[in-house]
Amino acid sequence: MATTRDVLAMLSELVTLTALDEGSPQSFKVRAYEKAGLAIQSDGRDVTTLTVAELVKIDGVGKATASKIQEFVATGNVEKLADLRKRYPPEFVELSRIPGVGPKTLALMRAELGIENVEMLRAAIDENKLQSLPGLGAASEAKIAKAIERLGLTGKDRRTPIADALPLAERLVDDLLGLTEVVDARFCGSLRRMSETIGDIDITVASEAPEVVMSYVTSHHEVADLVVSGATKTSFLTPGGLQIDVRVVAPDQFGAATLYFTGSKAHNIALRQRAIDRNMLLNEYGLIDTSNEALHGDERPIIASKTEAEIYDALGLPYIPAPLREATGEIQAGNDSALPELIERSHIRGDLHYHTDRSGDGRSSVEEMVQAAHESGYDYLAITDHGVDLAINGSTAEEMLEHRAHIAEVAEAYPDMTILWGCELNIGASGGLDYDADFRALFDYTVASVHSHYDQTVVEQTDRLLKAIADPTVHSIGHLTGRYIGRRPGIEIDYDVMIDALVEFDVALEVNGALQRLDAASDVVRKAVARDVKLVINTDSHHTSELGRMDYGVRTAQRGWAPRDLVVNSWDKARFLAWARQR
Ligand code: DGT
Ligand code: CA
Ligand code: CA
Ligand code: ZN
Repeated sequence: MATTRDVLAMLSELVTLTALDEGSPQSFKVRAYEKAGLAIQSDGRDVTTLTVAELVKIDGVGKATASKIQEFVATGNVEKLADLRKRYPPEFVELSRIPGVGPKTLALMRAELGIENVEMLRAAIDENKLQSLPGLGAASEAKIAKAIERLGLTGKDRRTPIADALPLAERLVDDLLGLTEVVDARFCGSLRRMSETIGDIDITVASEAPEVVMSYVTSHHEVADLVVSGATKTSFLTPGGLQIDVRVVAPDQFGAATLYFTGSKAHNIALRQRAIDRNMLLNEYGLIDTSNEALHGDERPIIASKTEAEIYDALGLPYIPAPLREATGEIQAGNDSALPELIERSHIRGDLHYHTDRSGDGRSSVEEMVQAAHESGYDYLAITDHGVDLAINGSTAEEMLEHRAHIAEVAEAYPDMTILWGCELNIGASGGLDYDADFRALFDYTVASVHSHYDQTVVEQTDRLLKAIADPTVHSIGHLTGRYIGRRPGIEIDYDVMIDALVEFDVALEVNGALQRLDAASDVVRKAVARDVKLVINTDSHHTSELGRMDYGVRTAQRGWAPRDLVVNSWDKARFLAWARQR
């Protein structure tokens, strides 16, 4: 029952583990798996139905990879991968997330110092043992120590970045929905609320046949270790060491269960108190009428349990979307009919941070990217390939002008969609931008972003941004801090000062939907919303497979309480173009 997405996940795990095994992310085998993954994404077909002969016909898929895919589809496992997993357990693989610790260094630390996990690495650093290894010194030892702290890799509160958890949860939920015995399934918990890091994944399944669901889950290929194996609950660890709790409930209790397991805990407590105040009892099975004290237990009538909306309604509240459920005013606002008209995916009319293979890191052509945008139903689009200052990935002024002509040619086939010739400008160390101001002014639309110099002071970083915001050729600020969640902290900014500037110069703040980024973060979005800063939600796609990020961007914006009307790419074409042109 493996899907193409499962195959892609399998290949990506092979990439990680083979890089460790070969001591290099550039080895021939690693590149082969990587290339195969990209090729399968581009191909777009369901690869689980293809034979080895058909698989190798896909440009980029070699014989060895094809037979591994076939083995995976036929048996649910790959022997080579199982072997790698044994030799590189999750706690060891986790070490490769530390910036400055490449596969070679890891192999050395393991061979010379017997380091198998973060705790052992910490201990080695405490005894200054790391600096004795060839190629490492006191400075790199200190840098690694700092990175471990920053990533929160130690202790019980170890958390998984959303980018590692959400695609996995989506695959599992899809697999479960594929079972005929499953009426409904959804992931809940912090993941559904769009937290940036996740403690564990909570999946709730509606079914009358829990035994079928549980036996399916316990034999799923993502299971590395069973933690709990009960009649209606299974908890397991994935090969990456992430815990997944799957619970089965009766279909008519699905709403009460998803409400409970979505949390947050503080939101649940506030709802339960609201129920008590109204002579009701709220638990994971339903909202129960307790007004008749003569009735006990099961005799008491159930008011609502099937859907979350019915439960909120019975509590005198509008439906509260999951990203808002953090007990930060949403219940009071709901009670007062003061919740904003939140931005939704269906409101989005265009994508305004969008790359093609004109960028060194872009992987689909202008033709492919434009067609994908058109298939998404967009009314407008800004193609924003990198400006010249971004080494390797950027384009010269001449190349950009040719690109404009090319885009105009492609645009002829899409008369119902307005395609803007844009640019992702690079914000330099002290706020400088690409090209000269006259050339920059030619672009129909720009997004300016930080791609380097992450270590300056708050004052320097804020000044740098202010300079970009004040530039009359800048429409929006992209991926504000440049962070990679759980991997690289972003730049530190004085948000109040930055927000003042966004207001003054009427520049939009991007919510970047790439799961590694989700930048600006939801708490910054909420600050910006309080000042009516314009927002723009983008995918920053570099390939046609990445357009789905829009949904993640929207949910992050919702978590920041973003109202529809502040999001410029929810506006109709005329209104959006009027704003873009007036700058
Ligand atoms: P995480 O996993 O640490 O990222 O955060 P959550 O929010 O997913 O927390 P988790 O997995 O411990 O529990 C899932 C949900 O179950 C939580 O959001 C609310 C609900 N829940 C868990 N324990 C309690 C509790 O003691 N009281 C209440 N009211 N709800 C709870
Ligand atoms: Ca959880
Ligand atoms: Ca849990
Ligand atoms: Zn960028």
